Amino acid sequence: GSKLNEIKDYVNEHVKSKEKSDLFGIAEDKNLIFVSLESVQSFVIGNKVNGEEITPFLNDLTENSYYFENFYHQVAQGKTSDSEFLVGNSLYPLPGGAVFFVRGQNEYHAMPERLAEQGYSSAVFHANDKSFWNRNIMYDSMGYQKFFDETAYEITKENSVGWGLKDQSFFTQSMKYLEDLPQPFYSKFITLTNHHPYGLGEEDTSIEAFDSESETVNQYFQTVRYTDEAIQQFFKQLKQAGLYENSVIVLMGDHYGISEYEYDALGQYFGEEIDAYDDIQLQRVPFFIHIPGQEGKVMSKISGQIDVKPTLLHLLGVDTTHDIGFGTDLFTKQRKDFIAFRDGSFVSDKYVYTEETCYERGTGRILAEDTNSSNPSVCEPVKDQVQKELDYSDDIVYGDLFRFYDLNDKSE
Ligand code: GP9
Ligand code: MN
Repeated sequence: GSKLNEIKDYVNEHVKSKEKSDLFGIAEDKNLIFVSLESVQSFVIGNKVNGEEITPFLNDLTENSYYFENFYHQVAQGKTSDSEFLVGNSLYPLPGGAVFFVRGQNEYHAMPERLAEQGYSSAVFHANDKSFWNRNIMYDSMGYQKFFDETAYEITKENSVGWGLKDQSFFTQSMKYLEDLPQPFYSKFITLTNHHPYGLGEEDTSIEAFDSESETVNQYFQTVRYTDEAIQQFFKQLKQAGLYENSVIVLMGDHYGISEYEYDALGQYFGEEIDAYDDIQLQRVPFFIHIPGQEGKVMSKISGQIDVKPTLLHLLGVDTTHDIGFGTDLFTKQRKDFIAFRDGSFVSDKYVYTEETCYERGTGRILAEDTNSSNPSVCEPVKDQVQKELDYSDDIVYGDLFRFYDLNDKSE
């Protein structure tokens, strides 16, 4: 339809990079192992609590991976499922409800489908009820071939806590399934232990809690450390299974773990009050691309979950010229210079816009407020483009527009 053509023109002009990155195809035919780190935020990386490192393994990993230090989550009400949607499709989540529920049976051109065309098998590993977030339905729509849900695991009183199976047992029990997947594979692991309210038994705690009036904040550091240890163990198991060398391992925080209701206590940890500008900066989550044998680099330019699909597909050598989405390959130089949030807030290279206030990025200095009409905001042009993109994405999702778009018909 004409709407789709309009969107395609926009994407070609404003979103897609015109050049290929030097890393295009560098991991061709390698397995892709993607790990979603439940509720892990960037502020724990390289930081300490009570004088101890919070994430020693991930800290080391920043030295031999591509580590994106200004990478933002962009989820809305669908939380983990929204992050899966963003990563899988390079489309935005919806303004209301979880897209996994609201549009679970749309036509998508998601990562697993794009990779299946290259001979990849695909599987998701997550030890929860398969219908949680409507995953069983949506995973079919997105083309995942297998879903190892909680029924694939032996779950006992001893190996579970909080939301269910502890991550360390989750990875251990997953290995036999992973080893059986036809290679090359695209596998997605969704961790669970570092989930609100962050309760962990004595036996799994290796650092002291923080000391504030918020139990949530206090314990968060301990469960994040538990996740760090689970990832360390997983890397070991991948090596033992002979899968490490031939894989690209990607780690990503799905969304924030500490909500604004806990900002008084979190402010105590930082030693300063958290304002609206800081709140946006706190939406950064870790994003690692670890390619064994490659040195890696700390990447500082702003980036977000919307960018994951084109970035990973390009590393694996998949051409995305005809894909419609709103992210850019993070290894190209020419890139869209803003990250949009679902409520219309954004971060750009120069500005942060939230709660109708335009800030200078880096300093947090207020440049303009929407209520002050005598001072038109420098954020205005980006604000409009953000809104346009969110609307286009909604057009695609609500209209199920990919029904009318054949990716392989190059005449389009
Ligand atoms: C549940 C897990 C957590 O299966 O993905 O979901 P969340 O509450 O973070 O969206
Ligand atoms: Mn989550």
